[in-house]
Amino acid sequence: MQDKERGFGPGAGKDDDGSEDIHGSKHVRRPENGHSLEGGHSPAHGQSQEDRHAVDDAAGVLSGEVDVDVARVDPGQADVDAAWMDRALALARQALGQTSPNPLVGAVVLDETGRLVGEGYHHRAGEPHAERLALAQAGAAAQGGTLYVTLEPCSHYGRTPPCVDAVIASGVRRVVAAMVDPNPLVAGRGIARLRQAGIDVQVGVREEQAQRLNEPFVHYITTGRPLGVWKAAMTLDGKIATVAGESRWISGEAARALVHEWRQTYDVVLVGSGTILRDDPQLTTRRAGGRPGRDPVAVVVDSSGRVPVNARLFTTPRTRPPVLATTERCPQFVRDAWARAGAQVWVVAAEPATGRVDLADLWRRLGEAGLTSVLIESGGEVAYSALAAGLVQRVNLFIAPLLFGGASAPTPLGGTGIRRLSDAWRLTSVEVSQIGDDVLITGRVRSGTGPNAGQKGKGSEAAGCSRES
Ligand code: AOF
Ligand code: ZN
Repeated sequence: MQDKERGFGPGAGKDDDGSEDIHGSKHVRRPENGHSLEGGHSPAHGQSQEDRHAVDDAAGVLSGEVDVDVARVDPGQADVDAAWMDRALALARQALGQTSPNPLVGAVVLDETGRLVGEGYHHRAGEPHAERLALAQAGAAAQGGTLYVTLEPCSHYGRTPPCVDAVIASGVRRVVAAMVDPNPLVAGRGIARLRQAGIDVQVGVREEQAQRLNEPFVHYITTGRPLGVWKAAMTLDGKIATVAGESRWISGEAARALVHEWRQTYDVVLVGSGTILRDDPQLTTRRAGGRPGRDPVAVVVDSSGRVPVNARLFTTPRTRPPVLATTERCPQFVRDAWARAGAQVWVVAAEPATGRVDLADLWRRLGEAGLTSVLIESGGEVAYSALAAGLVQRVNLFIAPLLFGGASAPTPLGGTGIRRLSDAWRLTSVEVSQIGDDVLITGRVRSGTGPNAGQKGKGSEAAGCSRES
């Protein structure tokens, strides 16, 4: 296990505060106010150093890579709780893109004096939950202590037994959870069980951050459908290509690198056949360094079978086969050729009005396959259909400092568009940031907005517009 001394604030690497953990790395700095929060594991609770290493390895604790500067918090329990929850959230993030369809979860255990004695995070579906790993690392030191966990401990038998049993058995006095588990199998039952056992339970510390971290999981586990995130890049004057069709590149290098990072965290990247024919994208993650890339599943919507088997979609090595989502209209010989080229061919419902792939039906299939998030990188027709079908929950739009002009130059969203301003989709929780020279605007699509707001649950019927597939 490697320890990098980085990211612990201005005092990182100095030995004036913070004790060393068993790997010799600086862990958490002692608050200036002298509060009892101490950094560093205490190896002295009945385990040999080798045992501790074994548990650490099992937990995969990347101690030196987690950034939390406890020294900066103000006195008071709320701030102390927030700082430890930040650490648990940072642990959870270590597995970004790896846990689907399960959530990202991190956990920290303090002993009764407030010393850090265990930490862990969920690595991937089917493997132990975060709180179990943290409690295993803490061992007997958890007695009378506190468990911080970014998601309510589970109360159900899934791939693993209920964590609440392990929490109760550990003897912790207090549990602080960032949010209630939206999984209908849990949904507050974990908290109730802990309270019944006499444990002091507090919920909602750093809730916003925890909800955001698990945005795909929350949507998927409550709807059975993947979260839809529409991403586009346009010029300052709202174009995605010149009048002659040139579009490479509109956004800058930094923005494109960020999109490659995103692809590692989404389960699916979706385009239409038009994008394949026009740009021949590889749709893989090509991120230099860092974690070994896990490609999203590339899903191409092609109702009639236009995508050729020599497209880079098929010829680029990828960790998971692409999916061609088509309709009965697609000739059998094309489906066979796609399958021979290594694709999964899904015949989904067609929209009655247009014969195009019914995206609502595709989303249902994706959900059934345990895919929790879709990054929509398509052209404007598929994007509009997805929005119109109510399948887009977040918009990520890059604006590049370029001007193209040209009345016929394409814009990010096609489709029929709306007539009345009151029918507009509106974003909420909007955030603006600068990525290189580009501006990134992200926000949630506010429910109850858009032209089909009054027809919730009617699927994509109102999406009857031409699309590029
Ligand atoms: C996780 N990791 O750290 C926590 C989870 O299929 P299972 O048994 O792994 O259970 C998955 C459910 O457990 C998940 O949907 C969530 O409700 C709950 N908590 N899951 O994968 C964890 N704490
Ligand atoms: Zn659990």
